[in-house]
Amino acid sequence: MASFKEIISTLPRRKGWTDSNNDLFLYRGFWCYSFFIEGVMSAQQNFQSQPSDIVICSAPKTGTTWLKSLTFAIVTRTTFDDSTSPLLANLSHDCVPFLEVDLAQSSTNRDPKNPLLATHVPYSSLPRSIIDSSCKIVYICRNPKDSFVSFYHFIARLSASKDMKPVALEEAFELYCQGVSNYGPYWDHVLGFWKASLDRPDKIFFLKYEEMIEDTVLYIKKLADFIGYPFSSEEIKKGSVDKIVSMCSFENLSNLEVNKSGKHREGTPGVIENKIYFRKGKVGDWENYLTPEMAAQLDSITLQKLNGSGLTL
Ligand code: PAP
Repeated sequence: MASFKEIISTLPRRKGWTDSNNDLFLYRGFWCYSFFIEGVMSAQQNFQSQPSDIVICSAPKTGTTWLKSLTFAIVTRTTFDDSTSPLLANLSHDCVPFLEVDLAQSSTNRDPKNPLLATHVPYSSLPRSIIDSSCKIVYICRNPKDSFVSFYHFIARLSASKDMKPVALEEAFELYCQGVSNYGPYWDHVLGFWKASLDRPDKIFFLKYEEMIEDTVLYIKKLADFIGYPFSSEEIKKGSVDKIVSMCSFENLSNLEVNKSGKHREGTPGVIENKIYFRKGKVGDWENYLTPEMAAQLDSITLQKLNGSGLTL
């Protein structure tokens, strides 16, 4: 049987978003770096979901770090509070295993007390057991203009820390519009989960970054209800929800020592400075980077792609 590497070498490829020779490959309709595709292939073969699992799904740069911290704080709130939470000493990515990296080889490499896992894999390529089991899926999406700008800055900051150069913003923008971004096309990613959430509203909870910024308390309560960890009226009176909102806020997390100076996956080639996951955490920052023409181009692609779906971004 061909190895994963051999299969990947036969896939269509495009240059990635930096000057290094790290190409993006088209696998099952989405673009991805080979390291992650190997993980996806392996997880598809090996990962066995449990009914108690809560799978946090997202395209990159849509609010993953925030959603992981909120969900982790919700499910661990009877063990930890806002002065003892592991989120105060660890990046949220280190509190929630990543399917295509940490769980690719085995499903058992997990803390049995932690039902959370996360992935960027599109709905149609999730391991079968996640689709078939009664586990819950939580999905977050974000306006594509902010998502692109966030992505570009992430790559630029990552490149600076790894002695690489990002492509120019205009070039990355063209690639993004063509769908050529890690786990892209972005619109297909969102639509896959959106349609599945309409078909299976009891299984998939669909969130928007902008709505969560607007009313975080409301969406945290909804999220807690959905994943089976509802807040009691006692807890609400005691201010439990507000404490989680404050603990997981951009201001709080980005100012923690671990998120200013710590490193994710230290000692591996995939090492990333934690601070790169925190930039501005705002809605509408695209206005500072995209020309009106670029914004109109992305808006028009979004309108066309989402046409008839009932979803707006
Ligand atoms: P990932 O997919 O690589 O994990 P992800 O967390 O989805 O990245 O995206 C990072 C974005 O979330 C950044 O947005 P920006 O570039 O527009 O600023 C980051 O600042 C933002 N972010 C991180 N933590 C929070 C938070 N606690 N609240 C709101 N936004 C946040």
